[in-house]
Amino acid sequence: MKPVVLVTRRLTDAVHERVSRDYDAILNMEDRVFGRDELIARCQDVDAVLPCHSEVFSADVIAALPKRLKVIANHSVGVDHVDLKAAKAKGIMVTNTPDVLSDATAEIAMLCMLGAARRGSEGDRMVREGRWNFWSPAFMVGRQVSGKRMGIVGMGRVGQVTADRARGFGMEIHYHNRRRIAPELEKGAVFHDDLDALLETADVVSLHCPATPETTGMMNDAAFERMKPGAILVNTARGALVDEDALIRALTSGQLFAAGLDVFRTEPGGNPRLSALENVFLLPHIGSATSETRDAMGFRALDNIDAVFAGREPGDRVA
Ligand code: 8YV
Repeated sequence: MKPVVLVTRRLTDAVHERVSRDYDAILNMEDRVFGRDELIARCQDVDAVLPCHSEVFSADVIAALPKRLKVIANHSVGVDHVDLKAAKAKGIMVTNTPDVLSDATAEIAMLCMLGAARRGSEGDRMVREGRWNFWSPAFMVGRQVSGKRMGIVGMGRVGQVTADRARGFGMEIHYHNRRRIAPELEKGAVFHDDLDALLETADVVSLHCPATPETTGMMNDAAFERMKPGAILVNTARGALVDEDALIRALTSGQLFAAGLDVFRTEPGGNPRLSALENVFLLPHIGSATSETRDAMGFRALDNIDAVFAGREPGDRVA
């Protein structure tokens, strides 16, 4: 008898093929997120669950999971949707999918940076809506990022690849991280022990840290006041890192030139008050959304499940 694996969201054909070949797979082919009760109900007769960040495994959901469920093998690098302590206490393993989405997410960070700096959405809307009836050298003037300072908050895998891409624009890399990274990974980037020091020096601040109780709301009024006047904020990590009311204040006062955001406090949907501003470049949480990366994420989650049922330690265990 093959273990039963519940895949909560529609993944790629290649991932469906592999999970259906190797397991007794239950696939959700509707583009619908299971609510709390349905998630609990669907997990009752399964040995493993392969969810995305859209399924919330809070402590009460985990308490209601069956004894037979061995692993929550996430199709995401972020695991803030899972109460890791509760899972550990219940003896359920939790894994994620690091590395394989770093390139795709760094690409989106560059898109957000350039879209914000060069007024991408504003220009696109103007042309599409037939409002482009004027041109002058003073028209649609943005900020150049080439040669400026990139400030990376969270120098993990995605932060490091984003730094590499920014180096391609001749940007000088500064970063803040819980601890300094090895010199061969740092590649000359300037470490700031203190977040405020990074905020004061960077022309672009790009967020790449996980959402935790310590980082939630870290980009607040005080943080935006620290930033250089006319700086740019990029967020491809988690909406929870940013106090969106404070961001709106900084964008409307001119303290920030613009923001490029792929993630929001409320998802799906975003923040209508942010959407009403011109100086924002907005995307619907598509950092890892390339076919190559989606295949790789699904395979990586399945590698972790394979390890659990082969009695091995999964490579990407986080709890
Ligand atoms: C995904 C993400 O969009 O990996 C993460 O933490 O937020 C994204 O890559 C999502 O979780 C896909 O399942």
